[in-house]
Amino acid sequence: MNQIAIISDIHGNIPALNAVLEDIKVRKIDKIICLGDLAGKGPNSAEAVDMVRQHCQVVLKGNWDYYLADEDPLDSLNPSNYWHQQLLGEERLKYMKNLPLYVEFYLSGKLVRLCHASPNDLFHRVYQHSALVELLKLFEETPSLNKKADIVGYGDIHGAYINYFEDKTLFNVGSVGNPLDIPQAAYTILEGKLDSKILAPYSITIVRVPYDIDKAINHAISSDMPDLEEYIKELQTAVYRKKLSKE
Ligand SMILES: [Mn+2]
Repeated sequence: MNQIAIISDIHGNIPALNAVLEDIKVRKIDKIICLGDLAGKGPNSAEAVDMVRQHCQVVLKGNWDYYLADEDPLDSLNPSNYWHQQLLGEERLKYMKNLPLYVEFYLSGKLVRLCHASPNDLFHRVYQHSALVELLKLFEETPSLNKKADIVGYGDIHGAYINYFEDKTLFNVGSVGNPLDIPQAAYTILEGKLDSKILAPYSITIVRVPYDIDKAINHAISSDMPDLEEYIKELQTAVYRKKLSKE
């Protein structure tokens, strides 16, 4: 049996990333895949990128990585992008710009596809209860591999779940640094026979990790970051900031 840890949506939260990496280490898992959104939103973008590069064998691109590395943040709709981009520096931005959008491999006879939001579109966002036709798009053939996926895992929505339909499995790994379901860091462990096309048992486990939220808040306060109050509220409550505003 092989074990793979899948992390996503760190968003510059180092206390949360440290807690998750420690839990992965205690379980003696040495293969880690990151599904993107390393930087932005939180205070420690550069450190998060460096730690992910150091610990993860595969790193995919998220929509925030795209905003920061592919767009001119001064033209962006979100003015806080400029602040986050300044922390990163040219070398890290170049690294982020070149990140791939998805990765595929076999696990216990199932084709597993991992991506940030969807395999070919960083901005196609699905939720657990999205229409079936939208969910099935994540499993379609890709340009690089002429086969439908059996299992798809993604990040992006900051809410962890596992869902089964039509002989398929869809899971969201949740968010390490900015969870919007419960205020604990989330990641996922896949267990099975890696690179094997023969059917065999496998498991998908969502892990919740408590971390020092006060420390993360203190990092944010001392960083002079934009949108500070909204960020602190999200860490404490796991409620998305747009849900708090009156519309
Ligand atoms: Mn994100």
